[in-house]
Amino acid sequence: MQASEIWGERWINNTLPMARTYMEVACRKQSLVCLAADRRTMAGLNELLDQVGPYLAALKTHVDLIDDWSVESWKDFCSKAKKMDLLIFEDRKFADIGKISRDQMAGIYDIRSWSDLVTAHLISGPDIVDGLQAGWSDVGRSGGVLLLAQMSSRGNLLSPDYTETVVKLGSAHDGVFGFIGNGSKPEELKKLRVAVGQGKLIWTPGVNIAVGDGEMGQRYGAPDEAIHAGSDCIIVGSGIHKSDNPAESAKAYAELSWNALLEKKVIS
Ligand code: S5P
Repeated sequence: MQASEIWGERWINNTLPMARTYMEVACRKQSLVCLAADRRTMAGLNELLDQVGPYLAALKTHVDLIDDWSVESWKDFCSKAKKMDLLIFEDRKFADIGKISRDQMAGIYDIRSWSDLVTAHLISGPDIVDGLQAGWSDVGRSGGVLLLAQMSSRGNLLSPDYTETVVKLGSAHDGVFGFIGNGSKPEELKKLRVAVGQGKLIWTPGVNIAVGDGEMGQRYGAPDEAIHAGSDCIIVGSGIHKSDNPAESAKAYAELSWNALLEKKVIS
């Protein structure tokens, strides 16, 4: 089946090239899993990617938490991810004014040169999206911004009013790929999907087959429930990288997510 048939309304309404690319990759890999690759050494990251790459649609990084990061080792890691047909998503959670965010896409990590997606808070106003898009343009590349509309952590300050404003401003911007929603609370996610409509994607952290509380205020909901509530991609970290058998776990998340998508007769 073609990506357009599988994604239905979502395909028709998401014309941003990067959004279509994601939907196609998800179909090729039969997985709606984005790995949160939160390991702190290059060896640990490479080992993980080798084990689970075939079961992923995207790779989410925190480039600034790696102890032995180097330009060369990162280049090799990213080219391996590309060979595995993955979108590379730097979860930098930019939040500064547009101009500084543009400059922060450069610097030592040079995020603009290898990322397909980045996260941003909209707290400083919508110019941050232009700043990040300018960052990619500066090196002749394009990418998509995921705005944090909700968070999975206990006690976060993203109130329903704030979420509504982020969705309103973000929906109107071509540079916005989609929104981060709270995967741990399907009822919140359903509301987010209603507000977003079909025009943008929603990606959700805070999912784990073992639902409940995680470390330091993290909360987890069931991956298939998140997809039924309107998520287009489950972001899974510890559920995979802390598992005794990461490959088996990644495969299980991939199957759960893909089947949940196929089960949705009308994508909602
Ligand atoms: O609200 C959020 C937003 C994000 S992007 N809550 C999150 O947990 N995340 C990220 O998702 C977080 O930075 C981490 O990399 C991942 C969740 O990892 P896990 O180990 O809890 O599955």
